[in-house]
Parts: sequence; C-alpha cells; structure tokens
Amino acid sequence: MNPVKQVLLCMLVSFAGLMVLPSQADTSPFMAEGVVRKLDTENRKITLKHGEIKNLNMPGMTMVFRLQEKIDIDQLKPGDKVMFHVEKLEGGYTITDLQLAP
Ligand SMILES: [Cu+2]
Repeated sequence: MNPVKQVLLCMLVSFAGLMVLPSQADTSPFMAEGVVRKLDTENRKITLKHGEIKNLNMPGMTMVFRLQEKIDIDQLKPGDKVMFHVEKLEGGYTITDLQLAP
C-alpha cells in the first residue's frame, strides 16, 4: 500500500470511530444487573441484589428500590435475574426500566 492510501485509510477509520462512539454512550442508559430478592406489590417496592450501578457510582449490594408505574411488578418473582436502569428521583432510588435477563 502506498503512503497516501495509508493516510487516507487511517483518516477514514478515525472518522468512523468518532461517528460510532459518542452515539453509543449517549443513547443507551446504563443497565445494571440484579437478582430479585423480595417484592412488595402493594407499595411497588422491590429488593434487589444488584451489581455495580455506574450512573449512580454505586457498588454492588442488596437494597430496596421503588418501581415506576410503567413496570409490571406482577411479571416478577423472587429469584428472577433482571437488567434495570435506576435513577435518583424525588422520593428515592427509582427503577425506570426493567427487563428479565436472558
Ligand atoms: Cu445499592
């Protein structure tokens, strides 16, 4: 390969990298891993043993979260593995997205 082609290829690869990386970081909210320990259907609270929650700077632990209205608590049972997104909102740590882990 001649040097000019090499430089052009290098620029192309760098440009492609710039296009891809920021969109990945911005569009997908951080999903933490957890295991359901306890469910409080009446108060919409869930006890999870969770892994690191990067967006909250929280290490792994077992704790209680509130569940946002849109999450169907009836689909969950103790022992289920889940992926979830949590935010610190007024009233405490609130799960805004939750899916059963594959
Ligand atoms: Cu925690």
